[in-house]
Amino acid sequence: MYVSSDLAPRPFSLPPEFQLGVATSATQIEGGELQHSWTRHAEHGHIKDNSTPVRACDHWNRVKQDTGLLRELGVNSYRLGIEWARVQPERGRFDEQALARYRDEIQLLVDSGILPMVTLHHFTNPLWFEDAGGFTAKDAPDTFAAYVEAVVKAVGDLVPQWITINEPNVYLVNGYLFGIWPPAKNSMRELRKAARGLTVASQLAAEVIRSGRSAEGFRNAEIGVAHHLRVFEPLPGRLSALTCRRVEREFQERFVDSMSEGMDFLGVNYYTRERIGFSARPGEGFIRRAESENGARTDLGWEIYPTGLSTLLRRYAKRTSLPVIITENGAADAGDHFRARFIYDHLRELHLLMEEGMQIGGYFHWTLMDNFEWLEGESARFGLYECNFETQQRRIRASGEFFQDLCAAGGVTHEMISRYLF
Ligand code: IFM
Repeated sequence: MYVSSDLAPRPFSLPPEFQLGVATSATQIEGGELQHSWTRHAEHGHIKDNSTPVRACDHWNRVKQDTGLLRELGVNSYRLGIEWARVQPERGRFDEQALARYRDEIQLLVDSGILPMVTLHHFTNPLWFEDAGGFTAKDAPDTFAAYVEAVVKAVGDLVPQWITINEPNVYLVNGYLFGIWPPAKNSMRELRKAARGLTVASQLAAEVIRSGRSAEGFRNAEIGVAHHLRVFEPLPGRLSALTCRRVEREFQERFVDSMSEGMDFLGVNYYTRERIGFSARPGEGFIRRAESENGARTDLGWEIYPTGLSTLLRRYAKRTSLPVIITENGAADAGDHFRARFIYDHLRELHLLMEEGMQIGGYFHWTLMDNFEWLEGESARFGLYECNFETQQRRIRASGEFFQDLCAAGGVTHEMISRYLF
């Protein structure tokens, strides 16, 4: 059970222009028989509960209903993903119907007074791209840019904010180093190659969006990368300090540095802290990961560490000189025991930073409803709404009601504190 270190929550207000929203990704909610890397990974038996993205939340057929949930929450912004394999099922062939259908979805958001933030790449590749080498292929950036061009042409005039790539580090490390995600490789050489391809792809995507800005595109659309950033803390000792520094550099700093140029904001997906020490075993890359003494953990065992958000933002906002948007933050909490408090604690960190003068544009909670959580399948429950995958019924959780009140009040009130946080 999570008990926050702060025993006395206090009310606070968020600035009127602050974006309060939720984030989802296409593969995790849409469902459908699509030829992409994660459907194949699931078919190969890699998902813990044997679920697949084919079912997920069947969002593709329930867009109106799910937009209704967003309206019910009262969010002013929504981060959604586009499924590349749906838009471009084969090299050189774009599915105009799929693009038109995304346009309808985004138009519905706009008509509902909800600002869409669109993610162009969120871990999943069409098989024709994956099997041609993914982002290690020479022509990968141009191929990706052609897809982006088709999307911008179809919906660009409706989209004020874009994410080119979601969590480049997680995608690359899990797929190319640990080999647990597609394309299941264990090669530092391949990782570096894919990282270069992804970085150029992100830059080209930004150029495409920008060129659309002045023509049919949305004027002054903002562009960012959603980086997965963790707090890395060293175990005692000089070697551990050096190891920890190296891990932070390789896992995140390098990506933030190489992908921030030409971006309008720094997207931060924040979940947890890691403690890193030196290990004498070369097989583990001389790295030891240790649990912290703090007992607060999510259902997936991730430490809950809200103050880490401030530590991170202080460091990375300064490093990039970009305004920040929290593009994800959330917790697996099937029993909904601590999610409301988790949200409160993280938002309060943001509030304190904004009082100090840091430019923070918004907070997108991960996520709207329980969904297909990659290797965890349907077992990890991150939703403000509970999703029954069998019946596809959605039911708001108490933490969802807290978020609803948060959106309505533009902050946290005394009444909300006594109702949800004790
Ligand atoms: O579900 C994921 C999301 O796709 C990327 N960021 C972390 C989330 C929780 O694991």
